[in-house]
Amino acid sequence: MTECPSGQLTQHEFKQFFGLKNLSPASNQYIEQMFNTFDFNKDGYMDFMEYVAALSLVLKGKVEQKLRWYFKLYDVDGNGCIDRGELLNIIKVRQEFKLIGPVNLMHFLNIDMGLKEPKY
Ligand SMILES: [Ca+2]
Ligand SMILES: [Ca+2]
Repeated sequence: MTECPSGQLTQHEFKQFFGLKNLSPASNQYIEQMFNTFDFNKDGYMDFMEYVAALSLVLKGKVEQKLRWYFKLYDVDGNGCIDRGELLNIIKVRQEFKLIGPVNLMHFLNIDMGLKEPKY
């Protein structure tokens, strides 16, 4: 892990990892929320085990586990409901990432959403 010699990723490094710069406030919040869902012990860092757990969820997780993760990601205020504002935010952010988002982030997000463009 040359990009992360300490073995722990901060939120800032997490954004760098995906090549994210100059994000709108909504996108910034979304990425922070994503980081928080992976920071399982809530110490403000994503350590190697958390990274492995995140990858394993994204790549090999069962549908139900992924849905739970997405719910946590989208329920920004953690009140157990995804309200209208949170939903609008998701749409806005996904549109923004579609336009300016780095390929690796889109890949990361789309892998488990099954949102790849259909091939005809
Ligand atoms: Ca952590
Ligand atoms: Ca909510």
